[in-house]
Amino acid sequence: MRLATKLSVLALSTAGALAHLHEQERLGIELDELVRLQAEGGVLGNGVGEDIKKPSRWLEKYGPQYDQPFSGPLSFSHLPYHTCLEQEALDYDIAIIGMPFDTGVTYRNGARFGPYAIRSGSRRQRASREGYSMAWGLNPYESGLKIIDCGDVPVSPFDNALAVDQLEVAYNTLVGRKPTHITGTQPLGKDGVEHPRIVSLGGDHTIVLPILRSLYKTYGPISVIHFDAHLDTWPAYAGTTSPQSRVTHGTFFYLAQEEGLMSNTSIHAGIRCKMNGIEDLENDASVGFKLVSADDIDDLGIPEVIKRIRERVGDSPVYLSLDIDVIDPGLAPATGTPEAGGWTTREVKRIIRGLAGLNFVGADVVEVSPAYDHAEITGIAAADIVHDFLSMMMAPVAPEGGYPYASERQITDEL
Ligand SMILES: [Mn+2]
Repeated sequence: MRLATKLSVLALSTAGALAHLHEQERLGIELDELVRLQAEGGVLGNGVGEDIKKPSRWLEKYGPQYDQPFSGPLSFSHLPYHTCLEQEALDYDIAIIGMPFDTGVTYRNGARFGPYAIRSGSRRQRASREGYSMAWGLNPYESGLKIIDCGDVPVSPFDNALAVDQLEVAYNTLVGRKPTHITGTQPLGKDGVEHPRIVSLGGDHTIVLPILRSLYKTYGPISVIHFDAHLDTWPAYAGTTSPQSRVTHGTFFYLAQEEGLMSNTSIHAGIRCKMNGIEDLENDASVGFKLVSADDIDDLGIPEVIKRIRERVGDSPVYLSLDIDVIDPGLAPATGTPEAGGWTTREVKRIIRGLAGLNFVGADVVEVSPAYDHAEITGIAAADIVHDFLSMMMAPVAPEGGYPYASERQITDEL
């Protein structure tokens, strides 16, 4: 055996080299012989000893076939994947559902691949490992609520009216199930019972209209916290020629207000789009929104932004909708209508953290359109925000000061 090969075997890692020495000593053989035997059938590991020439079995030698961050079938954070819409006996506390609808956009389409991109961006989160967040001081996957990935709603890519109805029926189906545990929604619902909460992966922003229609049936009118570069409260676009063509990713809140689905206590965060004029803001107020602009974060600071959002929605049932274009396109380029000058991912995450303890009945991330992405940065950002949503739904109050235990760590260091 050539020396270089021997050295490369020993250099695999410190642990590997120690394992070699241990095995060599235990078996009383020279290194060359050890390497040869290893090549023939595996002599390292949990003491195969006299069985070294027999085929070894994975389970007895290495244990379960676990998924690594880069392996396994694609579900959000490697969570159990179920076709929930058809499995009527299935229960959960939080369901993650993909809504691959993107035929309501005004500019770039492609958000039908958003659920795929967000799941792909979530692969380094796992329920049992890499789920704990220092910022939240908890692991949402191990906090006592059952979270599953419910797959995607089969939506028509040919008929928007049909697709919007499919999305509403899917949401009714998921939110109508009895949750596995207590979710805290009982006082909020019209029927006085607990409901699971749904985290939707868009899809373009139009999906929020069928979601609000469904939530209205369960909770009555609700407040919306809307992270977005755009208002999405426009009555219609020029050239509209049919009732259906009013249903778009920029008009759905106007329609929701027409239908009485929202209370008059909603708020935008991160607004910076170009408008037709001041009349757009007057219309926006009539739809029931106040707003925090993109620039407000510099002038007010994050704590004041959080305070304004919390005060606006109060104790009402709240739905959180986050258009990924609220983040600057430099940090999240893969979206349908990018706007320069947005918030950073870190700023958005910190604001979300400040919203824990509100009466959330559901949330979404929309407008991720991965054909415009680079190195998956938008999908990774969206997946990280979903992790924050899960923590936000579980934490009873917003964590103080950003990092729980940070002061204790400092004291330990000084000792
Ligand atoms: Mn939007």
